[in-house]
Amino acid sequence: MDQNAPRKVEHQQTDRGYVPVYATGVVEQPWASYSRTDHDVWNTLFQRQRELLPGRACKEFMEGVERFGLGEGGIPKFADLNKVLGKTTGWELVAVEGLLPDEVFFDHLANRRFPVSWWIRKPEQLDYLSEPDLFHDLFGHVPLLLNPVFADYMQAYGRGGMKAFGIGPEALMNLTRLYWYTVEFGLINTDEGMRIYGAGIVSSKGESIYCLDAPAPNRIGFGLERVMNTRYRIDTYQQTYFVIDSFEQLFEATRPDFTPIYARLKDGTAHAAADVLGSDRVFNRGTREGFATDADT
Ligand code: HBI
Ligand code: FE
Repeated sequence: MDQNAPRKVEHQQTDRGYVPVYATGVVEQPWASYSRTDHDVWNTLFQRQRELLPGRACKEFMEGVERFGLGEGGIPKFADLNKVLGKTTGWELVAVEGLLPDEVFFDHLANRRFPVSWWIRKPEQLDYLSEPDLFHDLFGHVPLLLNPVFADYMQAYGRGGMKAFGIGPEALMNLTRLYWYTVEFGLINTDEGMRIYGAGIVSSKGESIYCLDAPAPNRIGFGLERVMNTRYRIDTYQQTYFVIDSFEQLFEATRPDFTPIYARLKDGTAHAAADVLGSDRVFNRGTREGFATDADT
């Protein structure tokens, strides 16, 4: 870790109880140590998405970007964003080193804390990087946390994750698929047409175009079990996008106890990412042009 490595802070007594630092991987955002290049990377990525997303991203996302005052003034300070976030939906950004163990990640969400990587990608990684960086986490995920219904969904998801973690790896897999096909790569029907809300899409120039315009992928109506039982790919654009009708629909989907669903799915085989089922509400049956043919994860 370079000499600018963020200091680890002891997250002792917080307003949500004792949170030992080893369990959270939470650090201070080393804002003063960001280089000119780091700020330029943020500005380049932001400017590209600001030009591309109007008419593509849902209005709730665009409103969130506006309300946070995100712009081309370089990497924002988490403390500034937390002032807006805290008084709106009670969420808090916490700076982390990167991907966290599932149960640590779920615990943050269950307590209305969203983990954001403190580092940003290098200029040569503008269009692809292997794990979520600051731009993906902050620009992709955070604006929608100002939407009360979506904010409640994210906390309900975290609580569900804590339960799934206790049940076992299959349950966790089902839940990870739910996150993948909604929070990361979800689409939503609106009066103006189909729009993006998934963080993995809005933070990606290529996929922001592909997910709505390309004939190749399927676009299918969201169903909780359908999504939990569908494999996904991490190495290409999605082969199927699931479409919700509202954030309320998403939140309602998390109301039931998932245990019987996990039990039903446990012994079956999951659908492939590209599958279209007879029971699906199909908005677009993809041409599969350019699809990878090896197995999905
Ligand atoms: N950790 N920091 C971080 N950010 C994530 O988005 C994240 C994670 N750990 C696990 C994880 N996501 C996925 O497994 C979710 O599906 C739970
Ligand atoms: Fe993400």
